[in-house]
Amino acid sequence: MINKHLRLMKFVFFAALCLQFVACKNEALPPEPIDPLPSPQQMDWHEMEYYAFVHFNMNTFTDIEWGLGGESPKLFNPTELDVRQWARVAKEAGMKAIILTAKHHDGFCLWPSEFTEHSVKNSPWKNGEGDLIQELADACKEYGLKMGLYLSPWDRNHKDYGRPEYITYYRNQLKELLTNYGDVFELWVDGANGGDGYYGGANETRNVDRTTYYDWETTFALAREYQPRIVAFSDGGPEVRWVGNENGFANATNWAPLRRAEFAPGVADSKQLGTGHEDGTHWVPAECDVSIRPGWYYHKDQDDKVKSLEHLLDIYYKSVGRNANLLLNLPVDRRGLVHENDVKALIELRKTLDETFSTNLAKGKKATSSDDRGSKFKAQNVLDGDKSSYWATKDEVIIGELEIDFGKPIEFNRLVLQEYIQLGQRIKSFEVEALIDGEFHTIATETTIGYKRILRLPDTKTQKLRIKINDAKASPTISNIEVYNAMTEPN
Ligand code: FUL
Repeated sequence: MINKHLRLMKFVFFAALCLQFVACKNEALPPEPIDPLPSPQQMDWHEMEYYAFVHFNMNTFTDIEWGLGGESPKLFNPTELDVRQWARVAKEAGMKAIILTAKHHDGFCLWPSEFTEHSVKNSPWKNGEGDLIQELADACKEYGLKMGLYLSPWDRNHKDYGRPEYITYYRNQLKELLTNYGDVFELWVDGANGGDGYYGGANETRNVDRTTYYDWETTFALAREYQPRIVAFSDGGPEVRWVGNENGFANATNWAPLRRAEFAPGVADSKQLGTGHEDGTHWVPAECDVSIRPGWYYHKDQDDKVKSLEHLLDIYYKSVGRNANLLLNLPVDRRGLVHENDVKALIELRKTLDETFSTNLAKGKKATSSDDRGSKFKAQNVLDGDKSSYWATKDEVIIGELEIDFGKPIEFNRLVLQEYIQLGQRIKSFEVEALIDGEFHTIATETTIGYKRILRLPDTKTQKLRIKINDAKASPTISNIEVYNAMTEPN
């Protein structure tokens, strides 16, 4: 009898152990990833958020936006060129990199390329001994910034543009840029290509088939061979896509996934690029390129047309705040410096953003949820400041609710939300509710989140906030929530 009892006890004990083991195992399992997913390079790119574009080249000296290609290299003559000043300004502005127009459509090269005479080597700048890409690489290194390069596919100077020989020339230049100057984080390929030009003196119109002429697949593969960590930007990627406008705005609904095969550099339905595709096949997040002035290049008569703080803030919230990166262009002037007015605007923007985002009111507060998939995936993870931890619901739970209790009423007007995108972008629609006079009221109804979403909300006093996920492609995952009160932003 005693033996029987013992055996039963042993069995119960063993069964309990097994159950616990299964439970622990289940608890430890993260949700299945939902394709497409970001690559490690793209994850690094997302975290950069805000960086500088610099348009500085032949056009700076001819006062136009698109040079024809027949300009004399002698015209390129900055008097006080100081790339370290650009880097210092970018750093002070809180930017993470500088992307420079190594070659624009007129074909003039800012480095002494061995494949053309149309470059700094035939200019008066440093008696033809200068190399602007080397100076940028050095300055970026000194200031802890990354470097990106713009290499225009359209070359209105080159005699072979439109013929197969030009593609070899383009790839030779790409190799020079990506193998001689250290790390390059982004290759920037614009969409303008084909039309009239100088073309080695032919002065004619040359159109190309944008989908076949360049054989981009091979060129991008070469870029990755030279720089394994690089991401390439063009209208439709492959790694980073254009946002479809030059105002600096992404759409409020913004998917990183894109049906990439439908696009090529210069072949794009710009409306779709602002939103991406919920059913996108590849991870191709949007980058918002916009100039701090009306032109991409410096024009003296635009010195008083630098965008206002209000305008720049709007751009910030509609790019970084809408799951996109912000590439803000600085038209470096004829001296070779970022103009004082632009510096002032950049610093003002930085100061204001720092003030707004200095005190996270949700830090150290309590978060609870309607559901989670175990202790590793608790709601509290969204407030722990650790981007590798996240809240996740059980697989079958797509509608979830997360509540933050501030312990006492607080005043706020900005909400930052981040999905754990390493498992794919999932959330399709959500609402924000605040406890006001004892009842929860909806203060925002929104769609996507992605890497980062920042909501500008009306001034709200509340002790509790609720984030309701109303629809998602699969069980939602949120890695971070921050709450702020902007007090110095202009209305
Ligand atoms: C466009 C170019 O045509 C503009 O000149 C500018 O460089 C802009 C950023 O990209 O495709």
